[in-house]
Amino acid sequence: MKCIRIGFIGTGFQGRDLIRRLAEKESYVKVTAVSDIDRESAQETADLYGLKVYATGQELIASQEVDAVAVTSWGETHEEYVLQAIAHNKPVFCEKPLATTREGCMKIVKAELDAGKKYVQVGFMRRFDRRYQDLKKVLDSKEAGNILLMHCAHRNKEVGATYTSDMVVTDMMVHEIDIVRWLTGKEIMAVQILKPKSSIHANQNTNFPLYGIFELEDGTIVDVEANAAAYFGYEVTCEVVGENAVVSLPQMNPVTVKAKNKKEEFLPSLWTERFDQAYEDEILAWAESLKKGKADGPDSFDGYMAAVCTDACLQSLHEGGRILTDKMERPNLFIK
Ligand code: NAD
Ligand code: ISE
Repeated sequence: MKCIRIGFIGTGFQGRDLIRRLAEKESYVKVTAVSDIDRESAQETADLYGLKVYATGQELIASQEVDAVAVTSWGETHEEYVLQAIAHNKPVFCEKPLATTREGCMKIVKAELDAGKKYVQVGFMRRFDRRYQDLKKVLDSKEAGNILLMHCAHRNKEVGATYTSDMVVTDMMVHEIDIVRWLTGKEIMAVQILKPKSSIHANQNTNFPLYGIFELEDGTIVDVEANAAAYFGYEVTCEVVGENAVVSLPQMNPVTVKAKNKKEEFLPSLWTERFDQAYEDEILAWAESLKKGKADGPDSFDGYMAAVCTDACLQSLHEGGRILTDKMERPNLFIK
């Protein structure tokens, strides 16, 4: 089988991590090209893995030596690159967000509808986390009965000085939005964001944590604590209250140390430790989909719905109150 050649646009933290994961696997797919507006970063990555550097993302996408594209640059740049990859009939992995506006996401959905084909896998990697998959299996088995409530927490140890309250929604809560939709198979009909008093660890003029309340179409209520400055470490929790049982997302099994009348558990500092296996399975699943010639996993409609919900959350954050999300029916192309 002819090797599938992948070009990465964006060689920062996430791009390099995914390139490494693909490079470590002997496989029918091979990363062969990179591009970054930071030429030095692209060159450093290229030197590590023997890749060709393209001056621009546009040139990389258009190149006849690139069969598939991964977009791991800053969020605002995703829309243009994804649309261009579709126009060149090339499959594309796009880190979240698919686009920074719902209109941008809709353009991508429409481009796929016009082509009559799915091209895009969006980087909602939690769906590949085995603990979330185990949780979903239990929920799907109906052992817990109908789901009534879900309690979620998403805690980052710390963030950079430029991190804003809006980013708590678009960078953090967006993962809960996607995973709740995936776990339940239900759309989010209304959201409300509350601002508890801010932590001493919060950045200036920000509200860390935020508290979100999501209403699903079947009446399930979900609450989400999203804290960008939890201080103690990185943690993601999810407790699902069903009619017959309470089901919880398993945690990592940290090393415990018993010493001098105390017991200590070591928690992850970053999402990369907690979701290490999920990133691996996510990118290998994309590689597998390239082999099959059929896009799979979180799709551009999921990216669109995430943007609809984050927009509603931002409106609630800034204007207050409960905001309806005006959900759209999933087009046939996106029914699995
Ligand atoms: P980063 O700043 O480390 O890297 C981004 C890179 O993109 C930089 O090297 C920058 O120079 C480059 N870039 C910016 N604009 C560009 C353009 N127009 N063309 C080409 N390159 C460009 O950021 P990161 O942490 O790697 O995040 C990248 C993306 O990955 C973001 O969308 C972020 O939300 C996402 N992300 C997802 C997860 C996850 O858990 N799914 C985790 C971290 C980051
Ligand atoms: C980061 O950007 C991610 O996407 C991680 O998955 C998330 O857990 C973290 O909170 C974000 O900052």
